[in-house]
Amino acid sequence: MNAQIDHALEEIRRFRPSPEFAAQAVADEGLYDAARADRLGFWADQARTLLQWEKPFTRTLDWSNPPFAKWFDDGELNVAVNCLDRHVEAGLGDRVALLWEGEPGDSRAITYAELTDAVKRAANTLTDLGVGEHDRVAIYLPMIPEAVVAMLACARIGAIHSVVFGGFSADSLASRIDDAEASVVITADGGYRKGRVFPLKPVVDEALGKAEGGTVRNVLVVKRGENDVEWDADRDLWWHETVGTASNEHKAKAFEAEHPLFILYTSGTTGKPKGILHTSGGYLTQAAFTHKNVFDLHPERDVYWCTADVGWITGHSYVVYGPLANGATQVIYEGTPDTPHPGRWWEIVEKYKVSILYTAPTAIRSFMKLGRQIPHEFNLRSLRLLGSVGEPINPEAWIWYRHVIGGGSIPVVDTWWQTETGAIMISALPGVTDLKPGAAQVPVPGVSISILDDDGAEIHGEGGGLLVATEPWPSMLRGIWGDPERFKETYWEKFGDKYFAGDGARRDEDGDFWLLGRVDDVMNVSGHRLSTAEIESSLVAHPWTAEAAVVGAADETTGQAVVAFVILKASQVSHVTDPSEASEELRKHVATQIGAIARPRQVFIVNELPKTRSGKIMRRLLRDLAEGREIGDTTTLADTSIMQVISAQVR
Ligand code: 6R9
Repeated sequence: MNAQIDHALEEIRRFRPSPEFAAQAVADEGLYDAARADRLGFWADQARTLLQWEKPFTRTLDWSNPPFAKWFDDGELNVAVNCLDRHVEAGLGDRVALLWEGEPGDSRAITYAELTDAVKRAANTLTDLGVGEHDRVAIYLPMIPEAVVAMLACARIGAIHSVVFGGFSADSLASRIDDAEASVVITADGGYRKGRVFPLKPVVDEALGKAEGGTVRNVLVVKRGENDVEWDADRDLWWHETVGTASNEHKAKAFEAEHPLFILYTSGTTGKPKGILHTSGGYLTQAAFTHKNVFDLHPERDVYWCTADVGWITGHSYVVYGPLANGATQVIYEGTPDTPHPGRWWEIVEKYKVSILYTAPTAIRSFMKLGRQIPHEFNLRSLRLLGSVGEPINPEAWIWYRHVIGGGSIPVVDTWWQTETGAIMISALPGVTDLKPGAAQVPVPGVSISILDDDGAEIHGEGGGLLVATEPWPSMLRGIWGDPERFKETYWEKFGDKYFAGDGARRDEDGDFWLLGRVDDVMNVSGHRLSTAEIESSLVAHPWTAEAAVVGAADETTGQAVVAFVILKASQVSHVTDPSEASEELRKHVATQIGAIARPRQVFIVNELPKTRSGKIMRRLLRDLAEGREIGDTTTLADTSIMQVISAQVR
């Protein structure tokens, strides 16, 4: 019986590439053959053809000291030159690099020549501010062109950027500034979101009040929101008065391939975010290779749009580095999808004739909820390829995306990867792979993925287990900033020299990979990683809280949602008369401490938490409760009646 149901639920739809698409496709079967025949030779070829090296490399991979990999390490290049100057030198200076759309409807088109000019000015300004090679620069900006300029200016002078998502709180910003010991922060007065200006500079001021390191010498402020800001004349500088007047002459130096490029913080299983470190040559090679082949990029005619914010890895690899290395023309949008009307994204696709769209399942599901009449009001016929990233895309959302947005016949690629992997690892290649809704499908050429059981034995054929990269890859993380031990423990200790991704997966009878979600205490809310431990510590930091447990509960729109169970301190219970008031206060508290994306959907005030005899909270049971399921096996609880008490309190 069960087997029958399983079979009925199994996704059996398959979509062959259309002959017209296949005929013009960038990728072909030969990529797989080449990578299979000589994996390292394949990556060396990609690095040589996709990038410009000031000093050619002779060594492809040094894996003599795992897990510390070195790729192309005797070669030298400048990442910003690869993204800018070389296109201008090739006569493409007039090609539009950025088609920027502000939320209020203002817009700017910036050519490669103009972007190069802006980056040179910003590089000179940073140098004037004393920023040198290896120095860290925190970037806390809205989705405006200056965010791209700031990142590339750091890359150009060999400084390391740490972009902090503009939705993060002062506390989160302060801890990231401290951890990276940033000497400069680049921000804006404010940016537009949901029809209003949200302040950024005031958050930076607050963060710098909290940051303990005192490492920040200067704050460079872009004028965008025109909101009033306080000014520290010894520390703060306007972007337009510095970058705007700086020289546009700047000779870029070549750096070693392993020169650090950026740090990006991501949630782990413990409370403290990890500063994932990426370097230059290998990262740019795989970002460019995947961007070109997975998105079938024809830079001379495509208009590409990745909706991610630069505060996330997708914004690093597929808004900044991949597309610009490939000389693409791309749309950048500042605001929210529903401002000032729910068709805003589709209006942008129509306005700029977007041909490649890369977004997240959570966005697709929220559009599904609104109905097809909204996208149908716009001309979306320019679209010829759709991409998805951030979490598993359920087959129904895949089909809706292909039909309602894509008109029914264009490829949809589901791309699996992580902040740590730097670039796409598993995806169909459009024009080559038969597409299967719901599956991420196959490792990209040159990437080796396996599924292992808990003991490290490979699971052959069908069956679920843990997703592992069995060979180093060019864009792999090179470490966790300042914490080599944590780097080894988190990713490499479980399976020897194989990379443990933290995701569960299974393979079907065709060998296609299906991602099953995180196997650790990391939640995925709207494609953003949040750690249960981090939200729990934030809740416990509130004076009312005695104990807290957080789970990720299935949510129709956001994939998972944060649900918290909190025990109030006995000393507080008498003051807090209304539990809903306490919940609201705690929800707000988390949003202020971490950022709005971490705000729990629900906070339940309870008297007890389910614990094992050794005192471990059994989150699995709380998840059952949060998802409205029957409570699972409670036999390992210290007190087996506790779940009844908690259920009664929650309902
Ligand atoms: C790029 C990005 C990484 C985690 C990853 C996994 C989930 C991302 C996915 C996916 C299923 C996909 N994830 N893409 N799960 N199918 N196509 O999202 O990086 O923010 O570091 O998140 O997201 O669980 O481990 P990051």
